[in-house]
Amino acid sequence: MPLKIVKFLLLLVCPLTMFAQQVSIIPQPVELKLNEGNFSIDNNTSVQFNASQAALKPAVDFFLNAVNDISGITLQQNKPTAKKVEFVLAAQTAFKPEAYSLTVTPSLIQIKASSYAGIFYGIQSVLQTLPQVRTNAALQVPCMQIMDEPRFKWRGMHLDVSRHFFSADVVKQYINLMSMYKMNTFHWHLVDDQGWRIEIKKYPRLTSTGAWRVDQNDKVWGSRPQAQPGEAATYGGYYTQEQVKEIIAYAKTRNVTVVPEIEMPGHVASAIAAYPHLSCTQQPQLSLTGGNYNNMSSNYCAGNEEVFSFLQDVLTEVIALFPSTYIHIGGDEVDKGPWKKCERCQARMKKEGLKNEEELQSYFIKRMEKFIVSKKRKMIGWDEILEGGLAPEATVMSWRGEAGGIEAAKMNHDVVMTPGSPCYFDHYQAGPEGEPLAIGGFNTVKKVYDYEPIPKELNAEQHKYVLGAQGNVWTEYISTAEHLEYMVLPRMLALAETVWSPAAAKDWNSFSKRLQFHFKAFDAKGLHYSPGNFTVDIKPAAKNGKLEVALLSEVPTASILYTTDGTVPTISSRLYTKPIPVESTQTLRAVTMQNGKIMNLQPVDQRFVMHQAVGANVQYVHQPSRSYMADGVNSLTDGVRGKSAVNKFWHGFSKNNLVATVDLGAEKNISSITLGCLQHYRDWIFLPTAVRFEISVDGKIFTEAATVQNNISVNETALTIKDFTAKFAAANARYVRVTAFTLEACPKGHPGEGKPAWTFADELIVE
Ligand code: TNX
Repeated sequence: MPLKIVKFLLLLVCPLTMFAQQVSIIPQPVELKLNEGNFSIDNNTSVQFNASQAALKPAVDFFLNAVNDISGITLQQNKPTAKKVEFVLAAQTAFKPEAYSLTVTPSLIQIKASSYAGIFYGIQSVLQTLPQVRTNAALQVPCMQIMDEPRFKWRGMHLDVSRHFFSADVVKQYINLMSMYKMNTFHWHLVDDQGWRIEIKKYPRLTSTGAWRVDQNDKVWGSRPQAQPGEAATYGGYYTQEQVKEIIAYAKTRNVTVVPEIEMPGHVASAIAAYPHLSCTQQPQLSLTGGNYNNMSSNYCAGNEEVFSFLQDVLTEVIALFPSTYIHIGGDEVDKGPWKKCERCQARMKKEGLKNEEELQSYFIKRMEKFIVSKKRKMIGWDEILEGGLAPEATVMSWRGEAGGIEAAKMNHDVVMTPGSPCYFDHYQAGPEGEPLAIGGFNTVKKVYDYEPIPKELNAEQHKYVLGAQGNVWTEYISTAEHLEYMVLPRMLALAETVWSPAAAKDWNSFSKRLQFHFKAFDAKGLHYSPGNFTVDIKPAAKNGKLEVALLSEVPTASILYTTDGTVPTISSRLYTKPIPVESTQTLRAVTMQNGKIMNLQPVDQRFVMHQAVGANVQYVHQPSRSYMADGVNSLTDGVRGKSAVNKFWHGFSKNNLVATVDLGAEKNISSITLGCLQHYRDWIFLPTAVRFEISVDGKIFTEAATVQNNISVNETALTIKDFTAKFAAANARYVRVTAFTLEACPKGHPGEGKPAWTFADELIVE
């Protein structure tokens, strides 16, 4: 490139890079140009706005309060001062909905928009440039020019207040946090099996009974026994209609729409606890105490007219409270079993000509949609509403991956993307090691950041059906405000940038840097968050029969340190520069370091075992489940031991025994064989009842070396890794066959009682 052009380009980028470190706005604005100098907010600064535009007043007050909270400064209002913060509501056509411009010069801060939302977002951008710690000094806002607008109109966060109840104040705090990052839709999951959370005047028992459950908080969610008749239901809570109105108003000031979810036709054990005649069995029951569904009704009866009039009454009150266009009716995970056994449901199917229970669910949802549409609102539901036929105008929330969203968009229906990976914020973000107990999964902040809400499968014409994306926070394992913050921060910020900033402007390195500013802000405000992306991803890879390990960190500015002798890494441990060969049995431990400080919650460790079968081919009689393929078909002989995360390094089998034959490639002298297995009660994973080891020289005639029985109880709930080991007189063999006998069914009292159990194995160690 000619030097002249290079110089010209440098001139162009210089102003940006020179000042870039001064602002750390998340989500990244569409256009941001930093200039030299500051606007200084002090007691002589006046906020200017057209007092006849009453709609602006809440934004003005919001700004006045925010400035006062940080600095104690009381701004003037509409005073002829030299320094002005000006809010300008421009003509409707000047800006897109929610768009704004922000101009900062040494004498003026001007926010312009055509909507309240735009003004509010301009304010939020200004606030993100201020110190986040309380100060008595004047506040400096860097001079800059911003033009900004969102990429998507649904920028959502969900909160499940049924599994655990969160007070109105916690809900407000949640909404406030959302609005700081320009998230605009709060999906409030108000109904589920474990508690009905919204006052309905016509049906008082929904809250007097349905909002409370027998307190089993000392037991793990999945293994809580069913409440017994007569036990006192003391744990729970609900929102009065007055509180709901207050929360909606609070949210409105922050440009957040509150979308209520009133679950149906499943996940409603709490409603049935209040009004047992609404279920198929009509038996009395209490709200669910946790995740154990045995002998409970969790569905409304789809054959009972009273169910429909009840739900219409409920929705009438809900619609009167919530101005939201969308009403969420749930629709997920309906166990159709009870409908199959119910005379009224079967009669309904016959009368309506419905072929199966999926069509019965569809009938149910379509009827409710008709009602919602008659009230001039739109219905949204989880992707199961596609089954048995989608209601004509429904919007679909895609949670079981993206498939439901893709299918609905192809049918010209609007969709909101919330696939479990990476939009479930109830999943681990750094652990499990070192993190509070969670439901499972693994969604790191980078995984969230890298998410693209428009699936490749949609053509350009169909893109418009993707309204946006949403983070879901299910609270089975989250019971405190602190834990809730921890699960949401910082992942919500990554999602905020995903749904706001143009796809082409997204830049992980830049986001990571800006995130450090927000971490400091969280520290200053006492907000809990996961520094979780300071974890190390240990990636083993077999190359030409040799095992190598790569160590990766999501944080571009961090370095990785490690040990291989089992000791805890310190800042003087070995610095990782390239993949490490693994030649012997060892435990590798690694940490990330930034500015001379170790950042991990806990060092990440990984065990490797070298043995005679490493690299050998494995032949299975029944293939492992596609969901648990670990690092491929030969995972049993990769030398990598499994860890507590069930989705890593374990092969999973359900319904069948694990029967594998390993070819050592040549006859070898062996005297010990081990199969590593896992029990994780909560995830329906049980140790095999026994493991049989056989050896052979020709691969045809096998002799049994030993059968090792399991000696650990099926009721052991703690995560247990057990090595089944057979030791025997040394013998020559080329083939080893292992049979792990899968537990026939989940044991009595388990939430999956009688249903297939899983067997998990990580390594077949031949020595
Ligand atoms: C599935 S997502 C559910 C919820 C659980 C969640 C746990 C959805 C529509 N249903 O009832 O809380 O998984 O991650």
